[in-house]
Amino acid sequence: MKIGIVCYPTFGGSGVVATELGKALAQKGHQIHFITYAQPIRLDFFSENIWYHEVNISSYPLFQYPPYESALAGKMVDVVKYEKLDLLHVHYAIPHATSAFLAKQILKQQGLDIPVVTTLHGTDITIVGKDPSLRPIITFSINESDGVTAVSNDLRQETIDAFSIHKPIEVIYNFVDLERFYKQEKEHFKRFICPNGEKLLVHASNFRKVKRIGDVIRVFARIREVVPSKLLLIGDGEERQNMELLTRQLGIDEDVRFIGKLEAMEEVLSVADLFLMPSEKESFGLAALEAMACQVPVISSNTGGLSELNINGVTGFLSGIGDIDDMVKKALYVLDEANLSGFKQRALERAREFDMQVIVSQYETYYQQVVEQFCKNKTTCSKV
Ligand code: GMT
Repeated sequence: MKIGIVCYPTFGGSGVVATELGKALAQKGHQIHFITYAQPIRLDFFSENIWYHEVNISSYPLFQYPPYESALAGKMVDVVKYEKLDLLHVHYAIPHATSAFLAKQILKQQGLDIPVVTTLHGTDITIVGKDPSLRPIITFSINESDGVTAVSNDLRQETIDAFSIHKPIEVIYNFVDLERFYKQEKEHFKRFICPNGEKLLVHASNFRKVKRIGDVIRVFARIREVVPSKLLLIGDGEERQNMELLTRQLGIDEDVRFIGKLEAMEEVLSVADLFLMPSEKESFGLAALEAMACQVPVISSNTGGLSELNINGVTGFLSGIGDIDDMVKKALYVLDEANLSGFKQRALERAREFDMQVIVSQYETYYQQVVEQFCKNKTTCSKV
């Protein structure tokens, strides 16, 4: 199939999922055309089956807000038409599904049509989607998509509860590349961070408020009083400076290291003992899955789709949002030498259920269904 993939290229889990999906589909022989405003971060190599089309917006003094939606729709029209795409898959409802609708209308006027699949990732529904000025357009754009997927049952239900959606929503979970994310022998690295055999706790995110990084730091501060340990924080974003201040105020800055954005996450995860994800909202928790693939148990909040990934008492534990006492208690239980190796093993076993090969096949099957349905009443339609 010839598939156009639209995503946020630089920031957040939705872009990572979209890029990894495109790469995996290309390996299976599909022709993948990424349409974004910048080269996706995990797309830094040549592949005969991958193309990248940059969306450019001309600057003009009138444009206080450059019309990205329109430029994106224009680029979609161009790529669909000249690359003869079979399907557009847009990740994150706003504004991608809206631009896809516009592109479809323009193409129809030119005697062309294309099915659009929209994948809902989380904050497009749970946070941005709650903005009253965006609500009608999100509802409309989802309903106009030919296929809709959500990354967890919880996100699917939240979408149904919060919007008037009359399209069926298919759940296709996030996935992990088990060939890339596995426990590597990085003992020298562990000795460098934890010279006295301390336990290593890790958190990774884009440092937005929704991630509750203050809870990560407070939980760590309490664990450290009982078990010698270190904390590594991967990522960067609006909360970084406040969080650095917090570690200084708590007097634990010597044991906390902010390592910024890191491409080779698997190297750090390979030496970690526990992953913390106390988010306010989390539709799936891709970073937690990547940690589990590296045999790292997870202490998370029980919000959103996290309970569909992290099995309470098996791969880690789930606590109420902001329940630091409970998280500390459970983290200490997992870190106990008598329990740790069992949790690590079970975290890996659970991660295997989200193997990239399995989930990518689910997307392929879904594409087939959407195209077949779309083609039913059309005289000309590309073969899948
Ligand atoms: O929070 C992020 O990491 C970014 C955000 C996004 O929308 O790009 O991630 C969402 O999508 C990921 C991929 O599907 C999910 O694994 C995350 O749980 C989800 N984040 C939230 O719901 C807060």
